This record gives sequence, structure tokens and C-alpha cells, in this order.
Amino acid sequence: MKQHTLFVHTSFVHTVLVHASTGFIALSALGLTGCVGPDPLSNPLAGEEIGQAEQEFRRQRDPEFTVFSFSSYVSRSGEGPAGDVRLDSVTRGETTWSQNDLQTVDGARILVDDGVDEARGGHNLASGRGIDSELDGWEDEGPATITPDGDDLAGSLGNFNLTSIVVTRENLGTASLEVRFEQEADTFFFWERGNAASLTTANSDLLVEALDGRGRVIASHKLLRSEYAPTGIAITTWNGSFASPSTPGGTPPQLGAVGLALSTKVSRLRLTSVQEAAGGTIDDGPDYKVIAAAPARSHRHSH
Ligand SMILES: [Ca+2]
Ligand SMILES: [Ca+2]
Ligand SMILES: [Ca+2]
Repeated sequence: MKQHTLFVHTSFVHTVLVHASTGFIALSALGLTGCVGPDPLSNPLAGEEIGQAEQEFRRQRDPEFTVFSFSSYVSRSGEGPAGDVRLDSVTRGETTWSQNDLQTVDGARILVDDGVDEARGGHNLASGRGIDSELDGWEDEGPATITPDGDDLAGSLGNFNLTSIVVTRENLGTASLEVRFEQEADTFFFWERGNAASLTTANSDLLVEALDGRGRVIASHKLLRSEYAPTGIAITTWNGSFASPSTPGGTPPQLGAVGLALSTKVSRLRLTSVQEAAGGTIDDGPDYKVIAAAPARSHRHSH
């Protein structure tokens, strides 16, 4: 269990400060009288009030992810269908984030990648980019490699090119990547690529965990393939070993998109998928991009 400490003001201000991992959170109106709480023996309502306070306390203390849908606005150079796909903005309801309001991944490290690709080499994680994206100057992209390190995968995610993604193959094993943003954020935009059997949207699941400053998990949500909405954005992927679509001129897969809002701010996420034998967990190797809102924009800019 997480430890917490209550500090009760000795003044008449009815405020309790909770020392949580995210700092001091003020909870007000807890029904405390002066500096001392009500005596449960002499006040039959006190237990109920404390129960409400406890609920309020828990609601404030345990951050949660909420799923939301958003629209993606992209542009291409016109070089060709296998080139760059640059994200220019996203909208959620009445709120728009342009590139200046967003932040891409600043660092990444591979925590676990114990699958083995017997046929092609490497493990499950790969760094992919549009087949012709390097020839296309419309937007930067990361490397193409089936033996990436954390910096390679940070390079995959550290740009606005939606063809530049972390690819996960489907060999038995666990693939877990920690990504870091320069500034804390509470709004995250995810895209996931389908394949030949699921052209129009996501076909993989991904466990998303929010980490606090100590690296503890403070919230988690398993993003299911069914939670993504089709974007109509087709991409190609080359990872240095094989391509999607697998044959030249084949129909390229499209991206699904889904957002996660967190009730607090973090700068680190842990992204994990598992592939087990039939009957176990089968996340089917998520191929993803994640971009965060820049913090100043997260709570305003409705217009
Ligand atoms: Ca490019
Ligand atoms: Ca996929
Ligand atoms: Ca995959």
C-alpha cells in the first residue's frame, strides 16, 4: 500500500494537506471543526462525514486515465504515397492543438524485449518509418532497424511524422518501453497501425502506465484495439528488414487513433505489450506513435 501523511492545519481553515507523490494537494470542506476532527462517539454524523472525506480523499489521490476520441490533421509533400505523413494538428471537441501545443517523446529506454524473431533476427521491438520517408523532406523520421536501442525508439517517436513509429513484432514475449516527455503532461494522443487483415484501424492492444517522479505506476489503462477510431490515414513502414505493405503496390494499412487524459500530470509513460501462447494474453504487437499535449495548453484553449 502507498503511504500517505495527513497534516491538519491548526487554524480554523478547514483544509487538509495530503502529501501525495505528486506534491501537496489541498482538500477542503471536510467538515472538520477547528483544529480537531469531530468526535465520532458524541456525533452520530461524524462517521458518515469521515466516510465522505475518505471518498473525497481517495478520488483526489488516485489518478485515472480517461479515454477520448480526437481528429488528426495531416499533410504530405506530394512526393508519393510511401513518403512522410506530417501531423499538423489534432482536435478534441472544440479544442485544437497545433504542433506548437504538442510535445513529442524526448527520451526512451527499453525495459523488456525478450521475444525472439528467429526468422529475421532481433527481438520484437523495431523502429519503422515510411518506405520513402528518408527521401521526403516534408518531416523528419527515426531510423529503420529491427535491432533498436532506446535512442532509436526515441528517434522514432521524437517527430511529427506519423509514419515514424515503434513497431512491435508478434513473437512470444514481452515488449516494454518507457518514454519520457520534457514537460509533464496530462493529455496523450496515440496512433496504432493495422495490417493486411485490419487495414482501416488498429489491430493491437497496448498497456499504458503513468509513472510518477519515482518511477511508480500511479495510473494504468489497457488500450484495446477496439478503442481506436479509424483515421483514414494510410502509412507505409520500412524497418530495415521488411515492409508494410509486404508487397510493392499493396494496399497500405491505416492508423487508428485514441486519446488518453490523465487526472494529474506525468512526464513518463510505460508502454507494454505481451504475446503469450493461445489462451494467454495476445496483444498482437502494437505499432504505435504517442505525442503529448504541451502542458500550458492542456486546460484551456477551448474556443
Ligand atoms: Ca522525411
Ligand atoms: Ca498493429
Ligand atoms: Ca505489429
